[in-house]
Amino acid sequence: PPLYSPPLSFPPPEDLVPTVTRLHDIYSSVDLSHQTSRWHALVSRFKALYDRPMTFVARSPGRVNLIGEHIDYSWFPVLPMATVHDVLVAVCVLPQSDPATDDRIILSNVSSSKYPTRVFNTHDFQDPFFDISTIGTDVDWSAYFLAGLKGALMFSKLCATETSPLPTMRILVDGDIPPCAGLSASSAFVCSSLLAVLAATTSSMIEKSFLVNSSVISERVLGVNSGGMDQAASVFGVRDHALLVDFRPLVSAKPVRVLDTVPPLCFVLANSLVVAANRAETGPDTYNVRVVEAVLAAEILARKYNVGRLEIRDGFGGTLRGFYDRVCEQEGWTMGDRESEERAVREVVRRIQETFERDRYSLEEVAEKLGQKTEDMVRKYMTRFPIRAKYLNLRDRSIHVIEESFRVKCFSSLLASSTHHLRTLSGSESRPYFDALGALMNASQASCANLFDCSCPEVDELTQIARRYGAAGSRMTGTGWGGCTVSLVRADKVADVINGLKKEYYAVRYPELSASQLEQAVFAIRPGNGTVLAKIE
Ligand code: NG1
Ligand code: MG
Repeated sequence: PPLYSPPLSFPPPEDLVPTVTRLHDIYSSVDLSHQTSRWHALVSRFKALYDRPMTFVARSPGRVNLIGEHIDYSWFPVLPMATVHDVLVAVCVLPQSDPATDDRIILSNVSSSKYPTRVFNTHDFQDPFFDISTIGTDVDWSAYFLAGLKGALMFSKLCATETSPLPTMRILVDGDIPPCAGLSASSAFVCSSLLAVLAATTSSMIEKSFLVNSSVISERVLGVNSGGMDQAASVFGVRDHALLVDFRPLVSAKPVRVLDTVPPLCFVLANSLVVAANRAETGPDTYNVRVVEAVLAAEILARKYNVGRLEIRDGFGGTLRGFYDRVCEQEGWTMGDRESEERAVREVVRRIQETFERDRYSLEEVAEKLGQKTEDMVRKYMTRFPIRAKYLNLRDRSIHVIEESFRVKCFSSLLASSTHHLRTLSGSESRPYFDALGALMNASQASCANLFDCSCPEVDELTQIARRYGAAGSRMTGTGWGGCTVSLVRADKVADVINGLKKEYYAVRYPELSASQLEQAVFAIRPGNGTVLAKIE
């Protein structure tokens, strides 16, 4: 029987993680020759390294978020797409009868100088709730694998799935997602590791939403109180489609086709090469502070407007989505059309402004609004993921979340309708669609920069250059404070935009980049397929 997480009943077959045998089923045809040689290299490296063939590969892609930034942990829908770039976890399981069986898991990486081999003993994982920090002294690249492994063991146990004990395994990892760029290499690695361990320990089919939910929770053991966008995009990815990912009532993704417009609608990615963690002004808890600001804003608003207790997200706190939905219920507003949504957004923003007159409150002031003692609030919301901030901005963060969620609705419905209409329109007639989509992306960027304060000068500059060279819209994607931008560009303008970015950003700030480094930093992307379990002959 398929694995399923408790609230789910029997899933239709298309909700299962697919098993594939042909590369064509994974990659868009444009990338097939590159991917074929990459897979061939992986197969022979594996054989050379371990003196035996790999038996399967768990494959998960990265993701680019088109719109809907920092709202997934408030449970609002987001619109990412999976990338063609991915993490491959190639595995050989040694049966108990094999003389080479030694109860070890050997984890190697194709980039072995950057990511050195680690060896674990399966006995270290007898308790599925093991503490990752006690397994290795250093937290290095293998922590993501361990997070996935822990998730697989933990959730199999919680869901009472029939699994065999962790076997002796030989593993070789090959990832081609640029790291630390906001493309979620981390989630791709956790998802593929989790899937690899499940595939090694159970013969059951694996449900996509089970993989998403367990990967989200697994990745949190690495210290980020994240939402579920990255894992959902990676697992649910569909070639040539963006994904409208929703988290309520269950995690789901509705594919929206993006590539059959005339002229085709393209996305250009540009990496600012600024790594958030390396910036002095953004500490390790910056992301977690935003999550706490969103939760506390929701709890305070719910209390002030008497909407009743909010549903708790993952044992943490209420969400702004919960508050928004309750207000609509209370007012008797039936939603679904643009006018009603717009009215609801305006009313909720008005209440936010009424509740939070200033952009900065001390912890004591926030606790008072919440009706709790400061130490109780700190214990409840700021210790599991420790927060150092002494002041919080509940007003601007929550206005961003509410307005951004409305932009996601507008963007996805425009995209869905434009892919029908644009095929019949001439190039110039399609312009308003591009402009409308672009304007939403630009508004998202402005809000990320001004209200959510998660952009940075380099990222702002990339978006300005892209627009100057013809992008209809441009914005940061991912956590921010560095990382990548994504720009919406008509196919006939892609070369202009890429050249403009090279000339005005990279040649000025990073003149030392080699040609191949430049190709890795700025390129056109297409949406790719999601997670698969591959057995390629
Ligand atoms: P990235 O950029 O992959 O770290 C993070 C969160 C997402 C989402 C975005 C902001 C993790 C694993 N992912 O993405 O859930 O909140 O920021 O929209 O922390
Ligand atoms: Mg990440």
